[in-house]
Amino acid sequence: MQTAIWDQQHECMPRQELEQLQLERLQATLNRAYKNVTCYRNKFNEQRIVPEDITALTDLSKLPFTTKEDLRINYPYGMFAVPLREIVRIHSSSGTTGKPTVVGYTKNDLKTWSNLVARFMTSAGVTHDDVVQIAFGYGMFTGAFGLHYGTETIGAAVIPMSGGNTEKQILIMQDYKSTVLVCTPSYAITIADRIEKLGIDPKTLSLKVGLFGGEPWSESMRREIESRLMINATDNYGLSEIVGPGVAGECPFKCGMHISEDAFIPEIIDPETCRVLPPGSVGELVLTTICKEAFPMLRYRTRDITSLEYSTCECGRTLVRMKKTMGRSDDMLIIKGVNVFPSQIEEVLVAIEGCKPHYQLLVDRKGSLDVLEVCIEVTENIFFDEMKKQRAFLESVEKKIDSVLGVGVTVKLVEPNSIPRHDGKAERVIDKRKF
Ligand code: DLL
Repeated sequence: MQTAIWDQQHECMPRQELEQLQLERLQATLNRAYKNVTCYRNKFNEQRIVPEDITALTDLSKLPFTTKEDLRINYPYGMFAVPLREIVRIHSSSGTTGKPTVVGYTKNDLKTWSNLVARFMTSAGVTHDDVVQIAFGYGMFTGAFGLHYGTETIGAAVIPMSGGNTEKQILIMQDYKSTVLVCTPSYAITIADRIEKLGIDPKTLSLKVGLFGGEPWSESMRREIESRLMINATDNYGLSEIVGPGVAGECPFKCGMHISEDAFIPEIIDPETCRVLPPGSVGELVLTTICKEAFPMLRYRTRDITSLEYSTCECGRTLVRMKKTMGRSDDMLIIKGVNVFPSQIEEVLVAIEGCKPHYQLLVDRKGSLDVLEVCIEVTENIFFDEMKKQRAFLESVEKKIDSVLGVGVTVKLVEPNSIPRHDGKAERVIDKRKF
């Protein structure tokens, strides 16, 4: 399989050279963060360490973690390592509770970011000949602007459609002959539903590639999107605190997302003990930025659960691959003592005809017992079906979920599009036990 590479030098660097580069960049980042960010200086001082103590990559584990809470405490600009006059862009995270976290970029940061996005777009098969329709919401969310600048860096044409307005998206797709679709995977399903409802044959569209990210999605959801939109659906990962999209993306071999290790150092930790786990272990991803000027993040706890694969990839890139995330360490539900990841439920739903992969898990406590209710968006046919048929359908779904999770659940069928989305991302879990 031929695969184009955007930045051969950094994406295919021999590991020893890469590690040397990482160490140099890490040391420079630590010096700057220590000097310019009070939060980091205080944390280092508390642990009686100075940047000079970090002389090897293995010393990284001596450094304190940074959490979303640190960013909230230092809202809005307290974590910036440069004066505000050097900032040329501000974004914030899509948090739906508490204060958002604010992130800033210098001119150089924007250049670095655009190149990182161009990398994963190229590895997904996008070239300067493409017409890229961006269906992420333009605004504080990093998704749209990240992909927008990446597209321009490659030299492809951007259609800055923004999110929502699904019929217009489809019309533009038809008229402007978009070849690449950029959105969340759940919005890709919404688009596929509408295309079907409008009686449009996906073969008549020019779409080739989908660049999907911003939320977890399963392999079965990928298969569904690929067959319904007749495209190559690819995954890319990122978070606003680290840079936005552009942290990692898939190559044509789709065996994990290559993390741009020349810009970010990944670690996997046990979310309970916070110990660094050996290569291959499943745990929480922790990222340290080593190229960012405005907003360096040291050992940022992403809360995303995944594992890292260091074996060589056939595409020629030497960069480590992260597996599809299995959920978040703070999303992992413990129901009656059983660990439940939303992705497990999604796998079941996608395989059932009439269910959409749009669902929400409501967890509550009745007396001392945990109860889990799964709200599922279903097709209109099923939603308006006669009671008896609906009841039978509901029971069969409950049974299937029970058998996979090993815990009893109650299923509620809800109308299409009734589950709230934020920045196009479906809100998967509401845990009332916390409140
Ligand atoms: O979602 C950045 C982004 C935009 C990435 C567009 C890719 C495409 P936040 O809003 O800060 O930033 O949310 C970050 O979303 O910690 C993950 O839990 C989740 N996430 C992002 N991409 C993926 C993915 C953007 N491909 C949070 N698979 C992260 C699974 C993802 N989860």
